[in-house]
Amino acid sequence: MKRILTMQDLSCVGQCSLTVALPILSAYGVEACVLPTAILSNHTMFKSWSYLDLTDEMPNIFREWKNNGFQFDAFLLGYLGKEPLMEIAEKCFDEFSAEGAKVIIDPVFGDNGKLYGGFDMNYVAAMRKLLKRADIILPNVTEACFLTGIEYRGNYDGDFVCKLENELKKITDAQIIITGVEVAGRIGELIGGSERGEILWHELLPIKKHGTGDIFASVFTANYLQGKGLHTSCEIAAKFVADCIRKTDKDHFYGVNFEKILNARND
Ligand code: PXL
Repeated sequence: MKRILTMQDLSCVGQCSLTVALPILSAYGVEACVLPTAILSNHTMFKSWSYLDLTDEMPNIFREWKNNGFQFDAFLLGYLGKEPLMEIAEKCFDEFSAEGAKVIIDPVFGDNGKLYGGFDMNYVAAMRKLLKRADIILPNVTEACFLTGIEYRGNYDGDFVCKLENELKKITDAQIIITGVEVAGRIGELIGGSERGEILWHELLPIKKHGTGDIFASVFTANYLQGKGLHTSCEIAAKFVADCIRKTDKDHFYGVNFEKILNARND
């Protein structure tokens, strides 16, 4: 059984980060260990939130992991929250990687052309550095724009997304997957290639919901770790997200009811 460490925040309410990663990874038969970066009362799309940064606890956790000899077959990083956690993440890869361990990083700092609350360009710069350590990166279009310095546009075409891919290649040798690509009424992921990336297209649903990127990353990672390959893992993750959106009431604004899909899936 693969043992994965997922490093992201614990938002007590909000169907994102650890509250989706844990159940999804477990349901797919991956042993899910966690490194919570912060505890929030709820995610930052609500009107207010509390925030307990856990950076200071990391040395204690690492000391005991070393004492106990823990190692991980893969790392899935999501919302880290504070810049110092980037260096801590690198330390974590150095100290606790099993042989051949994969590092999958979803940079999680923005969407719809904007940074999430609490982030600035210093955070983006630190993330740009951390991405050098990744085997696979999963930025959305907004994050890819901030990382590359290319100005975000609401309306873009396939060439724009390929330009993002090419610029990301200058930042990292990781396999690049740009999520949430929307062109001409379709949604998809760009899967980077040695020449030009390929976009996997799906039906674009008329509703947008929070937390879907975190769900995509978890389903993708679980399938990829089981040996499914990039394309198939993306297809399964995209279908999972679309099914979740379809099962969620339109007034449920802060997340999606992935719980209804987790048990009903047949992959
Ligand atoms: O879903 C991304 C995410 C994760 N964690 C926290 C967030 C967000 C998006 O807003 O606020 C705390």
